[in-house]
Amino acid sequence: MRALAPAAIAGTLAAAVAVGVAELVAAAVRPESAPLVAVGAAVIDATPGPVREFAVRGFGTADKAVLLSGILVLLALFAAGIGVLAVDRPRWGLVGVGGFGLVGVAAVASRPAFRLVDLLPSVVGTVAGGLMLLRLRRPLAVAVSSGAEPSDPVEVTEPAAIDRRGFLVVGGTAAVVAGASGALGRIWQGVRTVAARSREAVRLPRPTSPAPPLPARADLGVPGAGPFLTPNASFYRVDTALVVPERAAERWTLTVHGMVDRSLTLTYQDLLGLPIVERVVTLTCISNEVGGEYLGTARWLGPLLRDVLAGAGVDPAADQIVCRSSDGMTIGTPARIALDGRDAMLAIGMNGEPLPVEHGFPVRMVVPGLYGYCSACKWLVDMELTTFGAYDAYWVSRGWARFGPVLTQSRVDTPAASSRLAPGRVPVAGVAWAQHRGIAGVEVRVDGGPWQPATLADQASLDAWRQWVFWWEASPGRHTLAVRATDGAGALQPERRSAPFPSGATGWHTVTVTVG
Ligand SMILES: Nc1nc2c(c(=O)[nH]1)N[C@H]1C(S)=C(S)[C@@H](COP(=O)(O)O)O[C@H]1N2
Ligand SMILES: [Mo]
Repeated sequence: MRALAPAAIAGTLAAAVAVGVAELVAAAVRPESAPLVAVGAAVIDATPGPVREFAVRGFGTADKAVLLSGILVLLALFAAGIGVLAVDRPRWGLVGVGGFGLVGVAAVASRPAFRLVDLLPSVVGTVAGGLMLLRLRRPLAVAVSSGAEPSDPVEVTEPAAIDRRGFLVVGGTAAVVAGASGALGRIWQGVRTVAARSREAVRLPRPTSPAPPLPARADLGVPGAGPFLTPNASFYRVDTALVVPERAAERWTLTVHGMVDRSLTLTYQDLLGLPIVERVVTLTCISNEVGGEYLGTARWLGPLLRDVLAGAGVDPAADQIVCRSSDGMTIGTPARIALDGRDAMLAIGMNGEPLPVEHGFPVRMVVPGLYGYCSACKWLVDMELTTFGAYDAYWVSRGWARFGPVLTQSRVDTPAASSRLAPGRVPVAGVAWAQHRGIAGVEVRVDGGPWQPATLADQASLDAWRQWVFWWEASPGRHTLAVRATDGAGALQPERRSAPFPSGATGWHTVTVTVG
């Protein structure tokens, strides 16, 4: 019971040194080799689809930070236990530290892009943590043994004071080492970005087929509703990458293989040699809730998928294109849809800039009309022509639909839910989307009254969302506004509410506001 708190602190400090040193070594190796990140990535991969769905909803965009913090808290708790154990049984303490080292090693080794050097941060961190635990134990062990031998009065009084000071000095040093190495490692990992430097050097080609100019009234400009084109900085991001995969454009290659006449390996320069198109396409995540924020519209630039595949000669029996990213994600795209004449492309540009690193630099897929999880592979490096019968990609093996056409949806952007408005004429506005089918109509209903047609913005592209506005005479009281869309094929957005898992959310978006 004696010295429990200092022993627990010693264990936690030893773990902090291990994690901090590992972060520093990972900066020299590569960010993905940090054991903390690898454990987080392994947890993400092991999480079943519906649970992950819940997590994304619960944590919002902070899910990655929440995950890493959770792992750190668990680690601290276990490390405290190891610290207590180590006071009397140093060997078992070391076994505990070694156990943690093994968890890190196993997680790092389980990563799809694993290389042997990736083990270095886990190994060096474990050794540093073990040494720290032994060093921190020394002043504690003396204090404890002094407590255990009350027959010796000198031991009881004198060393206890010295030990407390000794513990504070060693413990303080450990805290500083852990904090400094961890912070330095994180900063260095951020500075050393191969991709960011490569991206700055990229000069985008002029499109051989530019996007048609946006109609003057594609953007209604209603205050409170977003812009028609989503700026790159505010474009939603959904992926499993705890650290952004880094690949320089100069070193990038794409291998096309599987059910093809001849395998190909293409460079970034090879892509630039193909006809380059520019298209306005809305990208949507299947995890998007009714009324959610996981979609955005950009001007994408790059060669068409069919031009890339033409050189390989695709076997007509191949019904699935499995794209792999440099961090091992697999995304299975239905070949029939991607090659039916729509503007499926390998994007290298986004809104006039080279593809941002978080959005897949140097190259990603964009297929209008399919949710991102089955089409929009970022950090693309490999493309295999196969069948749905032969292979389940990442999300499909976690229970999501084999492939998902984007469902017709609409969203009220203004007024905001639960807001308070002055009575009078108020614009109710938002977006509606049904990529590749287009939007034919949007209706608004106030308090369960009749559905009334909204005014539509000009359609910029069948593959992009469409803004709408409905001028509402707001009277004092609480009111509920609902919206629904009809797509270009004449299908009405269904009322029935369903969760995003496994095929995408359905239902009408409603907001309740108070007037007066
Ligand atoms: N390599 C990789 N590509 C990926 C993902 C991923 O986790 N890893 N997520 C997909 C999902 S689910 C979506 S919705 C889109 C999101 O693209 P964005 O982050 O550029 O908006 O990327 C897709 N491509
Ligand atoms: Mo997604």
